[in-house]
Amino acid sequence: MSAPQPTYLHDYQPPAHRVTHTELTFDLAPGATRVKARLHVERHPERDDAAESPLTLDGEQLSLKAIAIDGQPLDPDEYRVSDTQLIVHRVPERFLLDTEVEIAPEANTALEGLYQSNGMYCTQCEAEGFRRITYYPDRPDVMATFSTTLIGDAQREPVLLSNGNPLERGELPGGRHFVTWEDPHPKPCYLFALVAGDLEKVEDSFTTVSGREVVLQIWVEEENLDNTDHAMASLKRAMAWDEQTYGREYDLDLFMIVAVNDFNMGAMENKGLNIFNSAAVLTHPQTATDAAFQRVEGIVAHEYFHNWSGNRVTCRDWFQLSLKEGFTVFRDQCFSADTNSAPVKRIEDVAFFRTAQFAEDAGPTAHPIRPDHYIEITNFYTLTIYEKGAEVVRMLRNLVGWEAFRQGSDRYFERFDGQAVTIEDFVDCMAEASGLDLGQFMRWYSQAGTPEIDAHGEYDYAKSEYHLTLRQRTPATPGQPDKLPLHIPVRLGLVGTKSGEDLRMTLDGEVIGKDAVVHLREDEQHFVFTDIAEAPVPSLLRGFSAPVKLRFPYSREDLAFLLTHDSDGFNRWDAGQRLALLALDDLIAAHRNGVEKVMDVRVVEAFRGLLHAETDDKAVLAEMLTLPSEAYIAEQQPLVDVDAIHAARTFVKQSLAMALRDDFLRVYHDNASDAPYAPEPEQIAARSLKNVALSYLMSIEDEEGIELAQRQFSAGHNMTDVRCALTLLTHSSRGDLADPALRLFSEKWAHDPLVMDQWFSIQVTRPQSDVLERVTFLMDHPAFSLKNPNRVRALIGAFAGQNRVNFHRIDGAGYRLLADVVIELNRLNPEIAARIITPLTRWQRFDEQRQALMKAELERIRAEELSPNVFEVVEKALAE
Ligand code: B3K
Ligand code: ZN
Repeated sequence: MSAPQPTYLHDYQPPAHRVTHTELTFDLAPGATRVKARLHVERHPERDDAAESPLTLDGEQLSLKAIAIDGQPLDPDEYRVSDTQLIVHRVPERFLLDTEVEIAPEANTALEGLYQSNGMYCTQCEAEGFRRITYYPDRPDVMATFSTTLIGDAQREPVLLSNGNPLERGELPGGRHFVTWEDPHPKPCYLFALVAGDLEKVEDSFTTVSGREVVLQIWVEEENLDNTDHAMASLKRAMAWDEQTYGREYDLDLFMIVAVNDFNMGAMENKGLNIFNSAAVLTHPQTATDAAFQRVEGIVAHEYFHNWSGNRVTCRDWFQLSLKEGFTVFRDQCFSADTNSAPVKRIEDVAFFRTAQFAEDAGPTAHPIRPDHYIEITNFYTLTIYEKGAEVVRMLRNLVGWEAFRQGSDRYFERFDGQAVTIEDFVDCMAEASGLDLGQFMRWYSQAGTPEIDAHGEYDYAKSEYHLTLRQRTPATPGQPDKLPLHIPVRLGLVGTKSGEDLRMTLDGEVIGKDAVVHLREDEQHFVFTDIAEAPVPSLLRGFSAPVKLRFPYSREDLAFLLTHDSDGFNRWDAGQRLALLALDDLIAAHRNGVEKVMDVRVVEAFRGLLHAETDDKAVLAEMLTLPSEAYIAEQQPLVDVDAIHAARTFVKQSLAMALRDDFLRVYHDNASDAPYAPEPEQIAARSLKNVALSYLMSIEDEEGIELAQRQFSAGHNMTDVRCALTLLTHSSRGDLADPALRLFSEKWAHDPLVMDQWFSIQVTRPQSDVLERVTFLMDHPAFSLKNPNRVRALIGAFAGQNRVNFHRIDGAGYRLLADVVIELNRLNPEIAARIITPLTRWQRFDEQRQALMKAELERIRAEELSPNVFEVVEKALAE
């Protein structure tokens, strides 16, 4: 077997032939769907050699039944079919290509292309799934209008959906019927979609800014009709927001969302027909947590925003993926910030980013926002492309200012409407609109790895000057040993230690204000702030102004000071995190050395201060009371000792709970409410605060805390409260609390797979050491299936990714379990296999014994016959 070969960015050239219009007819059947395609093909004007070039189309797992050009069937010697291509040796300048293929949706467990989920047909074509539907130039720079006819069984598939507007429908013999859809907007085939099944819809409408009425439909299985309100409301808010914020109006008369149970990702922005993982669209107060409500809102908005950033203007090639994803994540983040609590949204996003993306950037699969090669593009739907891509767009917005950014965005959408473009095209628009030179800034797109800034500051009392030195360095990443300095915007303030206020800053004779951005472009730069009347504590990288690690030798007193006085809410939170991390460092060392652990009273006093401060932002307070996660603590350690980290964090939590028990109780009661549930910011904030308080009380298994948790669980007021209580009861050391609650929960929710996912996750993230046996046991539970990505994530993903002490068991049983699952999924669903394997690829961070165990499992996987997806990841993970 030959190893799969990489595709390189530098090899890009336009296709020799393009398709201007595509006509598709699907005759649906589970085992043998017939797909007829009529492609209107012409030579590409930008390819001089087009006349001599054969017609080359992509196609995989297709069985070709007929082929003709301009109505003339081809002789077998006129074309060639391989596992991945159809090549027609000689073609005219312009022609109609007719093909007919047969495919088997029911056998498709990879969930790419056309497949069946719960008996219903649906598609996922991004990135390269369309080639599993028909022979086609499956690349985003081929954009065509589509006309699609779906033929299905009138009973089993009464609903037949595709992109655009329905044009015609009718009955056919044998109980069959058809619908023809027409999509007038040219699109790449990755945005093609079809859905066929027995679905029900919820309908609403939206009047656009120019007065056009758009019909909005959410299609679901009948039992989910009650679970669409929030998605619909979110969609309407997103449509209005994009008009107001970016001047972008929707461009068809119909916008549809379909909920699908088996789906690899969160959702997909197919033109006019977004397909969603049911977990990313269905909500009900009884079944979905606040976090789920917010996630649904964000994803609905994200997919909708793609209609412009991705669909109207798309990517030239898949190396440009972040062009649409980074920009669209940035857009959805801003939308959610505007709709909910902006500071909390930023804190949550950054907390996640610094844990997960930093780990990716430091691991064997690190890659730039624009990679220069890939084996399997599906492996590049990563936190780097999405989230770091969004951070880079955010930096651009901050560098050029909102007004120029908006002008640049207008320019981008106008100039490139209907085109497939590059990241340069986007950044050029921003440079033109602002007049700024973004040349050095472009390195963010080509350099992988997280830049590290070492900052040092000194106050010169005699001269009233503050001297700040910033030094940047980006560590080597695979294939990129040497890095160039980046253009890093560092937003900062100097907080006076006497006044507690931001001091006015003067830099190089120019007053820059109390909160300003300095630009770090060199390896090292010195900044001298003059007329600084009192000694300050610097507040650096406010709002996380760049996706970097910033080190500054803060004392614990400095951090406690910033925690109360920093005017930047984000940095106030971060000061608390840094303070906790310093204490945790000591305790991790104590645990490793077998020394008695002693709690740092400064942390206790800082938390006491938080619990007593008058605050109207409960959501931020809840974040501030939340200790850094074990994963984030691990990120800070040179060598990850999962047991020491777990012990240290537990110790801090329990110490705080014991010292501040009455405060936590008071906070709990002050924030309890039985008002009817609404997923709105004020309620969400109160619930988070209350539940954080409860988690402290439960960490010491306080009798009153236990009673509150049990009452909260039984009251069943909403899933946020129930889930929190169930988690705390399940994660306590007392089986007499965990087991009855888990039993009640599963009896009540056995019929709802999305709720059962929560039940799986809660159990497999227990810290108790018998959990691995429970994972194995639950894999045989009737509600579990390896074929469903949500189940896999809820059970295996949660165990391997979130239960660090148990996944990293020193006998290697956790690693073995994950490897077994990867081997099975490699055959069933390579995309999910290549994702779920991630924790095993991070072996470099652990002690030698664990490294050896993890590598042995990777070797065991490598010995299998691997999909390109898993092959690429395992090769990288094992590369020396
Ligand atoms: N664009 C899709 C990604 C689907 C890719 C799956 N291999 C989801 C999104 O980012 O909106
Ligand atoms: Zn997206």
